[in-house]
Amino acid sequence: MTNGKCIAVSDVHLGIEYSNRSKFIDFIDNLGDEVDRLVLLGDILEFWRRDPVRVMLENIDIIQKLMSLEPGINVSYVVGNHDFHLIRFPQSYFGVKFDLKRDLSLEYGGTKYRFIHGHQLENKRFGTLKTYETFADSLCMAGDDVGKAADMIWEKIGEGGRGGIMDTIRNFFISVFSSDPPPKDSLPWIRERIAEIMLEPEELMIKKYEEYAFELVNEKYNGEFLIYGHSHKPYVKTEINLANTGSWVKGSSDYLEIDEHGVVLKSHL
Ligand SMILES: [Mn+2]
Repeated sequence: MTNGKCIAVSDVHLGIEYSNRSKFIDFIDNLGDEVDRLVLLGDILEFWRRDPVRVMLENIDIIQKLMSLEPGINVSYVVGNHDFHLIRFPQSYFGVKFDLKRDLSLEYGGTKYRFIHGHQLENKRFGTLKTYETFADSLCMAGDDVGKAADMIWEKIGEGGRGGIMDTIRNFFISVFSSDPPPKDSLPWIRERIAEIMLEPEELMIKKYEEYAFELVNEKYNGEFLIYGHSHKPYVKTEINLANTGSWVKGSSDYLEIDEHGVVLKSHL
């Protein structure tokens, strides 16, 4: 049983220009005295379209702020698909400090809360979670030269360049989506899949995520309240034990407050 107030936040995507960076700094600086736990619910840092080291260096001020919250505020970092690479460094200073996890369980007011980033809900589209995570990890390492757009990844693969990471990405699509296509014929098809995975989730997909989340809550996490992010669409539905943390991109500044009374959706003004 945990007392106090927990804040859960996800999808800040620090490292891309439409991240609401300065507001997030203000938010961290003003968490308030009642807060004793902060759950960073994935995609806090953006490694898919950027070089991870550069992103870390550019955001070192925020990382230091987050690190200095302890011991007053307990900080957990649940990795998302865009910062999945962090899970590889549990023994690093960063890893030890933030207690890196794939999921987290906490109890408030007799309710068990399960925290996942939410890319796990992609399973039904992208094969097994393990395959998806291998792919996410590869994209995290694709670096700045891959750039911002799916088209640039596509160009790299289309060139037939035998770069290790590009081969991994190409093999990922081939292994997940088809049995054994001739490489030449499969290229346009791979291009479509890349575009699909790099895009922001659409309205239709967001509904699907919610349906999958509902299934998770009734199967794997039976009896628990599931909190996830990933779709950038915040909500709280207490009646079905689901809530989404929203995002901090394109003008949003969403977060969830969890305590013994339940879950409340808020925006940082
Ligand atoms: Mn995500």
